[in-house]
Amino acid sequence: MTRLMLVLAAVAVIGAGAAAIAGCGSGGQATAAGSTATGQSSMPMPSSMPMPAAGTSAASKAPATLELHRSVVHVKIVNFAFEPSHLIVSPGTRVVWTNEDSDPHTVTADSAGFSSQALDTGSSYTLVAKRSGSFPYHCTIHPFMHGTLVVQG
Ligand SMILES: [Cu+2]
Repeated sequence: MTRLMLVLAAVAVIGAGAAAIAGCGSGGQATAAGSTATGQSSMPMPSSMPMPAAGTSAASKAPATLELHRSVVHVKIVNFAFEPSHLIVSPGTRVVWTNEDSDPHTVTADSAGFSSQALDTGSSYTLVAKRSGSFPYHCTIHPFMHGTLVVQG
C-alpha cells in the first residue's frame, strides 16, 4: 500500500521576493534549522563558473523526507538501508521502524539516546519523538547503515 510521502525538494521560498529564482532543479536538502534568521533570500550565482553537474551522485546527504504533524510515521528497513534515511518529524510523533529484511537490524542512536534490540524480520521499534534536535542513528550489526531522525519544532 503506498503512502504519500512529502519529499521536500528544498524548503521552498516562503517569503522573500523570490519570484525571480528560476528553478534549478538540483533537488535539495531541507534544512532542519528553524527558519528565522537566514538573511539572504537570493544568492547570486557566479555565471562564469561552470555549473556542477547535477548528477555527481555520490550524494552524501539523502534528501530529507518531511512528515510534520503526524501521529505516526513509518520507516522501513529494507535492503540494508533505512527508508527514508533522513526523516523530519514534529515532536510527539511516533516513529516506527520495521525490518523488512531477512537479516536482523537495530535502530541505535550514534550518541546515547535510543537503541532497539536486534529486530527480526517483521519486527518493529517505536520511538516517540520528544526532544527537538537531529539524531543520527545506525545499525549496530551493519555499521554502514545510517539514518537521521530530525525532530523539528
Ligand atoms: Cu543492520
